[in-house]
Amino acid sequence: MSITFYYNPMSSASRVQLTLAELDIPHEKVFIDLQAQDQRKPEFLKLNPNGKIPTIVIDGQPMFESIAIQIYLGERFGVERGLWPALGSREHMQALTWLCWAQVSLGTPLFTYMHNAGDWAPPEARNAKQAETSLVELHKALEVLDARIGEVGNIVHAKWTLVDSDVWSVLGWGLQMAKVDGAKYTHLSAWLERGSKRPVACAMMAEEQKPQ
Ligand SMILES: N[C@@H](CCC(=O)N[C@@H](CS)C(=O)NCC(=O)O)C(=O)O
Repeated sequence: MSITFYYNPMSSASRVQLTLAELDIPHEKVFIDLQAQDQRKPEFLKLNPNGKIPTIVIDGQPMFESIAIQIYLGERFGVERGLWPALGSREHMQALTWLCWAQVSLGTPLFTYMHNAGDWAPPEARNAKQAETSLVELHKALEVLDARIGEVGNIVHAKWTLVDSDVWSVLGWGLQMAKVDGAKYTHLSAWLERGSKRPVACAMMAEEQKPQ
């Protein structure tokens, strides 16, 4: 099997980078320089016509959209490693539910807020009303997540799964970047702390500090 992973640090590709690391799957990494517009080069657009990372090629077959890649990797390699629930189980239903929830119901308000508040976008591109409404939605989502972790221990079930890695890879830096104080979410805060101590997370954070 051959896997080529096209990435840029601290981007949507981090979700897949952490998944590959958790699964300990050998792969070749190709840095895509977004500033230099590598993602618009014809050879890259053949793999992902959207010109975005993450993009992955598995045995010659390209895939894009981080959520699709993660489900594929989870189902193919995660079950035997105890990081993804078996198809047909109740936990599998929960894994799909929370992975999609993280992309849509958590990710949308988080990234909308980041783009409309703080230094992420230039002042003329920010919309104060959008910032206000997305922050309300973000806190609702954080409350839901906090309650889920308090009830279950992690997101899918008592054990850490690829869904936890996925959500951690976004919130671990996302709340800081958005300057959203999550301290009142005590279960979530403790879970974030646990996630940042996982060896693969430490390795990824160390790598992100290095120049490409
Ligand atoms: N929904 C996509 C989002 C991918 C995405 O927006 N990637 C950004 C980096 S975070 C990108 O490649 N941007 C380059 C561009 O738009 O030119 C996913 O989850 O894979």
